[in-house]
Amino acid sequence: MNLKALEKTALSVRALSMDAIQKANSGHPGLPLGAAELGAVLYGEILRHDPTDPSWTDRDRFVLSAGHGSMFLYSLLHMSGYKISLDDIKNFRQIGSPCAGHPEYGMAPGIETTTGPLGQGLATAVGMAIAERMLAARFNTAAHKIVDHYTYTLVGDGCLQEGVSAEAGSFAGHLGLGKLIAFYDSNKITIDGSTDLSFTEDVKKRYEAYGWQVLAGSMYDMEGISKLVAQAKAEAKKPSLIILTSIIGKGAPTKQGTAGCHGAPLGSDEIAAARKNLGIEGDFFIAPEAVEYFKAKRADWKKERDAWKATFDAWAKANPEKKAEWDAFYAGKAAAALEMPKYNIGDKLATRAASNKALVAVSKAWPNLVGGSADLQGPNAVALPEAGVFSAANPSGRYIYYGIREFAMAAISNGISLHGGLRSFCATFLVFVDYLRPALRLSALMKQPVAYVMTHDSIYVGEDGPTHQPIEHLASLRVIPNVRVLRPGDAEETAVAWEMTMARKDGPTVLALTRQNLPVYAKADPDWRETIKTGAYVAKKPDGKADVVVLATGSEVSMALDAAAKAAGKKVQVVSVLSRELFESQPKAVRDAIIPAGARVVVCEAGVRSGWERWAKIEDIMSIDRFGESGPADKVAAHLGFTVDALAALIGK
Ligand SMILES: Cc1ncc(C[n+]2csc(CCOP(=O)(O)OP(=O)(O)O)c2C)c(N)n1
Ligand SMILES: [Mg+2]
Repeated sequence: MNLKALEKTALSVRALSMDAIQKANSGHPGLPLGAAELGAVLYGEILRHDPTDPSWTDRDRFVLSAGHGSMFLYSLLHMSGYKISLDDIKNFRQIGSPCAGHPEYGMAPGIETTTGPLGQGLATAVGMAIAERMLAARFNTAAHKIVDHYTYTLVGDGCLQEGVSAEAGSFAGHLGLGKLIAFYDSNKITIDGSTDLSFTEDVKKRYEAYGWQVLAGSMYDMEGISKLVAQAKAEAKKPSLIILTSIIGKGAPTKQGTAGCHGAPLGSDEIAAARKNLGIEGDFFIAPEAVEYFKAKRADWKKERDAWKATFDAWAKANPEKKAEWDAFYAGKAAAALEMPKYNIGDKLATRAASNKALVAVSKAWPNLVGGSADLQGPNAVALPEAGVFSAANPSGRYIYYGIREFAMAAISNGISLHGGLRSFCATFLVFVDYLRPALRLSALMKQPVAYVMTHDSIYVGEDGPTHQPIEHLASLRVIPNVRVLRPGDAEETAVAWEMTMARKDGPTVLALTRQNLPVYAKADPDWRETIKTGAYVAKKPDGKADVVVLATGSEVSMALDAAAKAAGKKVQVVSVLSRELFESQPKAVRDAIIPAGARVVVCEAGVRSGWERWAKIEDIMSIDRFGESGPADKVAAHLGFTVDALAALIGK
């Protein structure tokens, strides 16, 4: 280990971070200064990566869970040769700069993901480690190992205080993810001050109880860190947490060790004093020894990647079928023809049951689809009987028993998706989307095509009562940018909804599905399978020009069809709105073809009114703007005025 060069690398991380944050007049120097030595060994010694090919499939992954410390990443990525220029760093936190405040996925090469929202990075890293293990099991052969990398993450006090780290830590321990290595920047400082204010638990015991190997050392002993990582790698059956005792803002003469350097520029006086103490010469200083070191390193990295490529080519030659599957996995394409179930008009089944049939079909066409439910496999109807169960003993299984950990489940799904090669789905009751919402938001922000299978989608849940009856949830999901909510009205629409989910590449889809049975209905639009992809289509057309157009979603479509039949004297058109936001994004001509100008619009959805006002007058919206009731589903619906007769009366007004 070239300690001298690595020390100079750490020094340069400090210099670049102080200056970029000062120039931006915004940012968090505490972490990059406090953890600079870890950064130097990590990027200089430990990581198996190649900055000239950031998408090399078998690179090690590093997730900065404590995303506020972003200058840590940018300075190291710059020095190791990723395409982040010094000018980019000088533009830290400015609009359009790849060096965003909290590194968002897709903006800069070399960033696997980082989570500004504390704790999620750890869970996302768990997802990446799961993906590595799954792909290794699927593709490696006795002769060739083409998937064999580690997932590292850096977490802070904040990440470990957040509940999601408990869910994810517990699950990673259960699965025995031996190739997951987390570093804990244990500086005992958060924004409010000392962790003595609120965090005195024994983290070591906690993670040991989860089934992790827990090691400890100093942040400033680079050889020690390297040995600890070797120890972590030697433990193949447990994830490892390496607790590194550190000083926040190390190197800032008066501010180090205090909350004052967590999230504010150090100020020019402090920087001047730090430069003098540390031997930093000038602005945006990068030590020549560090530059030389990484220059030399590039050849080593290339050698490693070339060696991998040779193995990969030999593997591809020896295993053409596996190679074809690999290509499909990484191209995000189906590997076989999709054969969706067929239905007859009048068949009665819940859309969750139809979703299961579709999911099973999809999983055959897409052998890279993996996922599971948070302890609701049966109720969510997501069993994949032929896909096997993923576990420590069976890494090629595709169904994941997440346990009751919705938030980690969704963050892990992001990690699986971000890893590359796999598509992920997760499932729970729609009402519990609130338990995973922060990860869904990141799926949307990071443009990850995770499928969220959310069943029991309305008051028709019935007896479980208001705690289990979603009311505001559809509306609250539709308002998240880049989240696509699909609420199919029958089994046939559900199959198309799954096709749309798999076709989407740039963001998550939420499938809102019923618990209760619904009839498969005849559809007026002969091209409905295509039209529905615009978000809505005409399910029933009247003779002649429509007086009233009913917009309904999910279970309310069949209700609207029944009501239309009863609404005497009106020419009623019924529209199934599979996805309101998708429909709203269509050109006017497409919308007008479905909702003809001049017709009165009536809306029916078993959820809050919010958002439908743009389509109908308030008095023409049949919605539920209160919490539900505990009782049999049809009685609850009647109690809330949700009946075919009530809708027919509204249409007839
Ligand atoms: C979910 C979430 N809650 C709150 C914050 C705001 N926040 C950013 S950093 C931070 C303190 C983090 O402390 P620690 O992880 O110890 O980082 P350090 O101060 O040591 O760099 C907080 C509360 C956040 N980013 N995410
Ligand atoms: Mg801290």
